[in-house]
Amino acid sequence: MAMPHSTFTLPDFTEVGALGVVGLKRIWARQISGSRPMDDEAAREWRAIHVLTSGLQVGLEELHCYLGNVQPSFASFEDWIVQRNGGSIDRAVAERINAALTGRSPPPAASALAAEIDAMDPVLDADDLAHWEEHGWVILHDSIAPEACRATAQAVWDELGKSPDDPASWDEWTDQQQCVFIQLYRHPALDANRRSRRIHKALAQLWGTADLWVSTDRVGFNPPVTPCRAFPGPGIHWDVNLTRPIPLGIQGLIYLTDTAAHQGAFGVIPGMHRTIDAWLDSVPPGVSPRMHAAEHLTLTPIAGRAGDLILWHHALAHGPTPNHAERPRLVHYLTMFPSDFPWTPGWL
Ligand SMILES: O=C(O)CCC(=O)C(=O)O
Repeated sequence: MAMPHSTFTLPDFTEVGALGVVGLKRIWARQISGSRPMDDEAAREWRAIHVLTSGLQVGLEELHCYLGNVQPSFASFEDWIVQRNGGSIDRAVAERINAALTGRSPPPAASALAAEIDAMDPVLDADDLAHWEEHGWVILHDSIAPEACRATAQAVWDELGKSPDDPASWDEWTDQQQCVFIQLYRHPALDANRRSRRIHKALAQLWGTADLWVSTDRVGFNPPVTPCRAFPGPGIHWDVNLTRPIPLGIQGLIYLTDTAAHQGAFGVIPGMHRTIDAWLDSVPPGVSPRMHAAEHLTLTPIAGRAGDLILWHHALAHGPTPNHAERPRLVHYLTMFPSDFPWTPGWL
């Protein structure tokens, strides 16, 4: 149901549909109409998309694809969200979203969880925090249990229709694969990882608040490079606007199996969150910083064990690296953020 731009009035941010969730109709209308928000609206709507996809447990990418490809009515969009949640949305979820997006205090259940996380002993020690400050990334070991790693890895294999014991099956490219990213967002194993108290505590330590939203992110599959199977990419990149100053933002992934440095490990430019201003100044005039990085920077791969969560500051140039080992690398992308996370308009 495509909307002609000229005749389409955007609903107010507070207008709700059957789910009673603020912001959702506005976000739907924004995407369907293809209109661009003004800067003051853009920050609120960008934060709303993240809070909504977290609270309603739909992937950001799948939401964009669904709205772009299907152009549904708002009622159909809400139905789609409900179906992705097994037929119902908990009232408490809508209440938490509405409180966050209208600047009210979190409801009791969310406050109780934040208090529980606050009361936990730190999971990142002083050395971890110093490492984060200096290098812009840190590892949380045992972020999820070995059984959770196995269950999540199995979910990836099942989704792809490939087998860990059949390297020939790794060659077949499936519709769910976009570079190393696999379009699997909802699965009991992924949902369980998102409830990890250790992960929540680590992110609470870095953000300075336990009132956080967990991303509904996808999984990754990076198979060994062979003469008939190229590295799927992406290459070195940032997922953030490079307009300065770049505010705090945290990305993360969990290794689901032990991952050697040459096994397609996640790679970064260590410390770039501290040096990025000088580095941007060194980019020749008229040259895209992203292109310049691709030509001149080399990622340092980070090895890890199954269950390690790697968290990185989004000002670090990063990306997966080519897999020159025998086994694929499997990950679950996962992070958390406060509802008022800092954001800079534009895209450099
Ligand atoms: O899978 C990886 O190692 C890198 C992930 C990445 O580039 C991203 O999440 O933006």
